[in-house]
Amino acid sequence: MVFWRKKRADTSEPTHPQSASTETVPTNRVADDSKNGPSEAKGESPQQDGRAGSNSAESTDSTHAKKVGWFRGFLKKTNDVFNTDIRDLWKSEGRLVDDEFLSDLYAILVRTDMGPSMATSIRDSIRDQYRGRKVQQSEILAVIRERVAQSLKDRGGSLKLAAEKPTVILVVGVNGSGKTTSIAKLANRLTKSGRRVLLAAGDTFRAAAVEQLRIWSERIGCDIVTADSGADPGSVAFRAMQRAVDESFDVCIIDTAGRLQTQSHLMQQLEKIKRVLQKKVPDAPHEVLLVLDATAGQNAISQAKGFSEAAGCTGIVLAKLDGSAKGGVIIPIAEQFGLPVKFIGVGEKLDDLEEFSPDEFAAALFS
Ligand SMILES: Nc1nc2c(ncn2[C@@H]2O[C@H](COP(=O)(O)OP(=O)(O)OP(=O)(O)O)[C@@H](O)[C@H]2O)c(=O)[nH]1
Ligand SMILES: [Mg+2]
Repeated sequence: MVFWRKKRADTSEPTHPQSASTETVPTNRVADDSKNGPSEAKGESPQQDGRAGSNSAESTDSTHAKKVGWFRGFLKKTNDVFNTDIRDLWKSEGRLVDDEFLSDLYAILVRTDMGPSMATSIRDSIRDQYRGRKVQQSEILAVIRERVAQSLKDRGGSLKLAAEKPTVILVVGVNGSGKTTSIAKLANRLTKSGRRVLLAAGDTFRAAAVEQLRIWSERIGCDIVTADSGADPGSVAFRAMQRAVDESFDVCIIDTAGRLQTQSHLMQQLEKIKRVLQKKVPDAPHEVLLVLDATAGQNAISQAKGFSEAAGCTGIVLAKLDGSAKGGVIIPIAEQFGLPVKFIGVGEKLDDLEEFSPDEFAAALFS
């Protein structure tokens, strides 16, 4: 997608540092425990995982190896399934590839939530290649690694920033998937990289939703456009666009209420929001990010597939990858959606958002 638009006359702020249509938003992990989630709005306590790797100085210039290291931390449970359970299939040096082995291997692969189709494909290729032979762990792990890496190839992606501000990002997804929290994390990341961010509390369905986003905005130190609950989300979107353009914001991120693809009136409402955005910024929204809950499993993923198509999504944020033994879910997502996974959510704090890198993910899964 290319975002060429005639330059507006009123841009008092410098335009984006790159004139190209896309730009990678830098990874900025800064540990700051005072920036926990707005638990007072959601009635939930922030996660205290004591996870290593949230040190900004260390991670800003993180090397490939370091990133693999922290991915490994987030994927620990999945990693254990791959590395421990599969290794446990070998009681001695070589293991005969028979029906029992293939069935045990399949059960382990499915437990990672890589999806039955990927698990079947891996099992079948091992059966075709090795049936009746004694194999070493390393041979089987190599087949799995290669297949997973192949499915993840080219499935990462950076956030697209419009050549001319404001970049408009619409965030959608089913109820409770992590939309509002992910918006806060993204706004925090963009703010820290020097951009002026405007949030739009487009979830007017729940009274607490506006408050939740407002508290985040205060903590981040970014601006917000709100409306009373029950107001038309289109009107919030319109006011946000007006402000974003008039006041030269770099990025405007619009929150929306959770919905299902089957709720046609709510899907139409998304269309209306998009049309409203386009009245002020004709090529908006530049990104429609679908937030998926990594803990939700296969059913939620297939529901979300229909949703993603109906809402014209451009990328995925996979939230709640921490605390899930099912990090393997990123594999069917990459295969089925045909959309880049742009970010992963790895906790409830503002800094718990990372760019997704397929290479590092695959390396971390098997290291
Ligand atoms: N552990 C963990 N929790 C998360 C993550 N992202 C969101 N959450 C939690 O998930 C819950 C729901 O998050 P929200 O951001 O409110 O989800 P939402 O999609 O906006 O929900 P609705 O607006 O009700 O549809 C909250 O308790 C968040 O703290 C994550 O990456 N990791
Ligand atoms: Mg929300």
